[in-house]
Amino acid sequence: MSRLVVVSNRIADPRKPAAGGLAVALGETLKKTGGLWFGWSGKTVPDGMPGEGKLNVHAAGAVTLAELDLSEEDVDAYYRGYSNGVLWPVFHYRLDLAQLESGYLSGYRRVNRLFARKLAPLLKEDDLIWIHDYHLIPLAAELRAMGCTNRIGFFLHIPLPPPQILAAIPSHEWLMRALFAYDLVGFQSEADLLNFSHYVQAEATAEPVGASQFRAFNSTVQAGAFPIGIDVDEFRRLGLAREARDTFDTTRKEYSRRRLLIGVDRLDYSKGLPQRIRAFGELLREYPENRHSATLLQVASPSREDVDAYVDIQHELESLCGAINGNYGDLDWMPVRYIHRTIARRRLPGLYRACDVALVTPLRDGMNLVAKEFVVAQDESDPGVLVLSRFAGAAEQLKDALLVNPYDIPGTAQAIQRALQMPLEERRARHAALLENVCKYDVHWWCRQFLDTLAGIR
Ligand code: ADQ
Repeated sequence: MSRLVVVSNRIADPRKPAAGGLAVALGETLKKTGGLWFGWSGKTVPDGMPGEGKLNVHAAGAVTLAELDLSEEDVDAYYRGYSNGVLWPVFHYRLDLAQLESGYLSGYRRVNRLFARKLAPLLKEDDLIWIHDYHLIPLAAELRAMGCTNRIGFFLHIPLPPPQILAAIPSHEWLMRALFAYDLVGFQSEADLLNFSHYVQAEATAEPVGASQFRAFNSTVQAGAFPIGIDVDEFRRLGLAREARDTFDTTRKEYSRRRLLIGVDRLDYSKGLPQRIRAFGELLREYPENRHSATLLQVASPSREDVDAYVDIQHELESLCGAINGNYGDLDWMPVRYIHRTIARRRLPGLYRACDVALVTPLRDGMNLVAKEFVVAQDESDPGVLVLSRFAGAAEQLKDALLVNPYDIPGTAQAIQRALQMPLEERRARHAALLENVCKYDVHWWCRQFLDTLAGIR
């Protein structure tokens, strides 16, 4: 069995409980092969200081972690700039927020080259290399330029937009050409895969070879949809532990006279939070029987707070929640509880289980794991209802959720009303179908599926 080498922008110690499903799944696979996980340490050293580009290699059980420090200038251009100021908005269909004239590209290329230079000496001949996400698209091309002939796979955690949107990035040809340095490119959904296929055929005159391969630039790349899942067993175990049960009990007790709706997100403009709050307001306006009853708990964890677009959305949310609470709230009832914080992962299953409805309504999302976590956390005999955006990758799999168009505020309010009114029998049937899907396509399935496909490529 080849050793697995995972490369991602940030790495996590897979032994730590806070690591989360992806880190646990990758950690398990890495452990089996005595693998290596390479990424940015998250540390920034002042420009020109000694230590810039320093690599810290250390063991975490059977896994080796290799963490690279970056200079402030590099973090500015590669991480804040090109990755989060250009690729993140464009790939989420938000050309209006993209800093396309920024000149960050050279920093992005420089850091990808630095990653390749630091990683190459650690590689063995038959290592299987798995590179993750938009921060590192050109990494395989940089490794190839240094003579690396290993099998290399890439997985994009965020959506891939249609060609007409991608083509707005000034260096889109270069970026997409870089994908042809991989042996396998994985996307979250069939829709993303189709966008890739359209792009390479239209812009790179790539020819499809067989069902899932494309040939262009003298290379052949295999592409596929590999929808990511959650670690169902780990999440169930968390749900049975004391902290989750305590959270369930206290939430239920505190809201015993209310119908509870929940939203859990990173505070990001892709998550559709203002539209969701407006839809909740519309629910209270259009269906007054929910007043003094329906209560929305919106937990939004702080994220990328040094970027203007994120500060704007935070202000917008605070004002929307304030307006609804002012208009509809009463001495004994606050319609929206907005919590700008990260909730301890151990408490999440209890919180999800205590709620009647989950609102997972991103304007665009690669997958969205909150939808899957909510399904697993439910009591099968009396489950809550998932209201899910049709624009989340998860919608391709979770067809038994109530699918909504998050831009359609009255339509979303209507779906929320339907969720709140749904008879037990229908809730059970929908939940059983959702649970079956989430369990079958869990994170271990995803890992195996991707790595078996990569290893099987000639
Ligand atoms: P994210 O955009 O971070 O991930 P998501 O898939 O929803 O989105 O994962 C978020 C994780 O963080 C979940 O496990 C959730 O429980 C947790 N989380 C979010 N907000 C939290 C809060 N306030 N408190 C505590 N925990 C919180 C990117 C892509 C997604 C894709 C994943 C995985 O944008 O589309 O599904 O990667 O590929």
